[in-house]
Amino acid sequence: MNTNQRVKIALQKKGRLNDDSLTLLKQCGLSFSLNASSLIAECTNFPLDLILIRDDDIPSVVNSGVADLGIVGENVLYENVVACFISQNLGFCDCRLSIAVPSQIPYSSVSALQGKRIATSYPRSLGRYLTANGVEADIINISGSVEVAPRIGMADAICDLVSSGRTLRENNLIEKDIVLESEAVLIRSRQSLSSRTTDELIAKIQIAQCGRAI
Ligand code: PRT
Ligand code: ZN
Repeated sequence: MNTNQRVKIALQKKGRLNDDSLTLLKQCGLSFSLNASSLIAECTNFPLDLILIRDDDIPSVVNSGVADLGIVGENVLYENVVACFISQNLGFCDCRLSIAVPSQIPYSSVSALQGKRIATSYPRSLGRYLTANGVEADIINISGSVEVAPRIGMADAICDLVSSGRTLRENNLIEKDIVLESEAVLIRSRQSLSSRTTDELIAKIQIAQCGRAI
């Protein structure tokens, strides 16, 4: 890679990761101006461009080398199974991918799901977990409002992200098994490994991250 090239970092355009990702870059002393419709923003005091996209697209954009770095939840990385290096855990957007069932359903272990229907937006992560536990179940892939699936008769159980647990409680669901613990991570493409500018930015992020932890 040309060491004079501008570094590109892929960030979530809108959503839970967006605010903390931008705050972290600002804590690195980086300046950029963004408006609601910005898809690319240039940093004015470092050779850096921000690429603003959906979080689900961040692993492939980094894996392909289109972006050198990205900030994404481990849950998205694990589901997409792409080969990026995790450069650093960032300590925000903590959550867990959990299996939950309606409160009246008996459940002593994951084997209770044998032959059952489980609704999720994370079919591959759930599939790997079930296989590892020797459970065969019917995975129903839905893209949102997963918690409502048992109430409308679509599924016997769900597997979704949980942070406070409020959404599960509101839908009379009990969290039973954790498939994955997740937080935001800084990922790096293989193609950027010889870039000194990328190394410099990672060092800035590490220093800012230490400051946040204190
Ligand atoms: O549009 P785009 O595809 O970019 O965004 P998105 O809608 O896919 O993602 P977004 O912004 O909702 O979440 C981005 C990332 O934040 C996720 O991939 C996780 O890494 C992380 N994160 C942390 C969460 C949560 N906490 C979370 N609680 N993502 C989603 N939730 C949802 C969950 O799906 C459930 O519906 O919040 C609800 C549960 O929250 P509690 O607090 O009631 O338990
Ligand atoms: Zn998404």
